[in-house]
Amino acid sequence: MRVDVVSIFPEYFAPLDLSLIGKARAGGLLRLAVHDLRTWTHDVHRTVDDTPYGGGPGMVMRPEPWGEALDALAPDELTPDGLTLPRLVVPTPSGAPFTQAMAQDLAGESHLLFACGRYEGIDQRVLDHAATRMRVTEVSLGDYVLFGGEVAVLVVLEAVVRLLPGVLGNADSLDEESHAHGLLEGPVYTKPQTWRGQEVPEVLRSGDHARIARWRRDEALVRTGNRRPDLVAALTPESLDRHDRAALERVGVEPTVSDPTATGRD
Ligand code: JD8
Repeated sequence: MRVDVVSIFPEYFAPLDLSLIGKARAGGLLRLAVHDLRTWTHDVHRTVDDTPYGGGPGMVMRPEPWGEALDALAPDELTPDGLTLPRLVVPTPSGAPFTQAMAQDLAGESHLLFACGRYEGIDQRVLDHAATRMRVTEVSLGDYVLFGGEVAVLVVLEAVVRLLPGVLGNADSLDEESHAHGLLEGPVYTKPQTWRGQEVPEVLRSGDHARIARWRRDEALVRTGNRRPDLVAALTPESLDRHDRAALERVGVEPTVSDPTATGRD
């Protein structure tokens, strides 16, 4: 996968040299380049912002540097069919909520171009113009306000790159993890067996893999029922067997009733 990031704070992305993303880059699984937006300014002050039309607080990012940056990083002549023009990803508080499903969707792209806004945001014409020649995805991390898009890009990149083939040691763990199957993770334990008077649950030391799997699913269901009933409501009835429903009833969460004729997990 090729990834380009444009920001007025390129140093924000130094962490992308570290850990598994650093290894993915070294291993050629990921071609990532970070660009300073000021590269595409031409005045002595390298100006990237100006006052908002219509008045109001703060400043807005000028369209010209962004236009030139996107022209350079997503040139039409890249492919006449425009097919492999990058997918432009723009973090914004008004974007679509970022989810594991969106991460899986973005991980299927061959080229992602991230535009990091600052100040009050980027002049809207930049995105409207980009949408005339490439796919544009506006994404939000959540309902709270950040200074800019940089940390959102770090989050999205980590969620996407770890889904790329070859990045995670054992890709199977991807299927088992939370949000991959709509449930939160249950509790995890490691040695010592006893710590500050607390025992690791006996079932996990039993070697009985069926019992362990059942216990782990029950713990995931109970935790999800307690902390994220919205996720339980989103589960398809067919994905729950009678043991699952029993676990949810234990925490007073009524899973959406299954249609009795449906062949569930039972
Ligand atoms: C991009 C500029 C700051 C936002 C005036 C504060 C994402 N979940 C999220 N919260 N905030 C952002 C985000 C904030 C940004 C930019 C993303 C570019 N700002 C602006 C509007 C109000 N300032 C985000 N993803």
